[in-house]
Amino acid sequence: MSHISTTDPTLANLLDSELHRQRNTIAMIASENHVSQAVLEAQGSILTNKYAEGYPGNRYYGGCEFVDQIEQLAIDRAKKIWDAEYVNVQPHSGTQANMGVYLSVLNPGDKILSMSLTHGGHLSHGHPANFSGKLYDIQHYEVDPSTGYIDYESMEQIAKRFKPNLIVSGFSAYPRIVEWDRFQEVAQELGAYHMADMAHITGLIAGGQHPSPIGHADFVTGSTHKTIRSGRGGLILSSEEYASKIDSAVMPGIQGGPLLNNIVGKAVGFAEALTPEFTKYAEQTVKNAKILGEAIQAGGLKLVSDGTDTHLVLIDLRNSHPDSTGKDVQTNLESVGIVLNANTVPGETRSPFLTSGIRAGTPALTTRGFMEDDCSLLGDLIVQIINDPHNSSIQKSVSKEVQSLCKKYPLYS
Ligand code: DSN
Repeated sequence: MSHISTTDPTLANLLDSELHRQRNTIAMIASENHVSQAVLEAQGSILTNKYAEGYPGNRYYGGCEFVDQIEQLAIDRAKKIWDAEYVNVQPHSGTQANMGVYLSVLNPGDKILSMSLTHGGHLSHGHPANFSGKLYDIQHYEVDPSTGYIDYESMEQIAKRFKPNLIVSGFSAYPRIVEWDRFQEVAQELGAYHMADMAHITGLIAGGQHPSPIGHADFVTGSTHKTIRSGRGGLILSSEEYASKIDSAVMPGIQGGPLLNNIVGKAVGFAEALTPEFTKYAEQTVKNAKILGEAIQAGGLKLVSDGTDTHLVLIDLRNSHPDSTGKDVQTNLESVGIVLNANTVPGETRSPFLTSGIRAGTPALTTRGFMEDDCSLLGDLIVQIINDPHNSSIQKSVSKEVQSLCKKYPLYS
């Protein structure tokens, strides 16, 4: 940071403060992680200077001999991780990846069937405020309110009535294993495309902790900064059959120059994901989430679907704390150093800003080294704050425990 300190002390101070915040709080936002120093170096590298519209070996600019090799390495590593025939590493984010797939095989006005946002879907799966909801005709399937699991029968019935051109599986806030084959069977019967959005679980699939959608979906999209720890970005995987359609949908369809500094970050993170240590990390992430969920349930709180198979738990406050909003709980937990987010729950009646739920994830804290005992303690600390949010002696003791966990597992030391 020596250069930025000299040229722009204001920004240097803000970056220092953010580093201090990350070191001294516990990141439990299910979509966040802490990348390695190597990925940080890659993302902050000289590749931010380079234009390279096009694809390796076929660019619209000169001077691409090294970035061609870098992008090809990112592609080859991704192919190996997820066992895919074709990979595009250029989407700037998971949403851009979804947009690329839609543009490659759909026309405006075509029909998409996807999971509703309040039941765990994502904005880019057809929310009316998102491009996807504005350009396409959308219907949603939901989870069964009595179990919290995707209601596959109802999804099938809606699909048969609606006759979508494309079915989206995958989620942003769903704690259970997705049965990709159930979606594929319905898509195949109706002659629809199937896109699996694995954004949250890219790393869990890479580490063998969640079944892979490859082989069950025509297209698989994801982001690269959540459970896979490769820095911010997106990617698309499919069979060779769709390669040229997707390539042109991404560039020139929705993007110009690729963010090569992000692509080299992906290449570095993907190499890390190919190590045995990463498999252990993915396994520990899921173990930690299970233990965290059990501790929260032991404190009398309800989890959507009564548990988790993944890296996240979704707390439903409606029965135990009907007067608390997710936003209140988020604020109270942040004041003691536990950072997570308010989240809608199935059947939500509050606004997405207030919500009746809390989403908590273990990817980032597992990167720091947290184990089952730490997550059990953390679950108990969360319950203490939710149950008695304005008790200053509880706030003090929880803050102290949080600080000692942060010291036990230092970040970027
Ligand atoms: N916004 C991300 C999340 O938090 O789940 C998804 O893109």
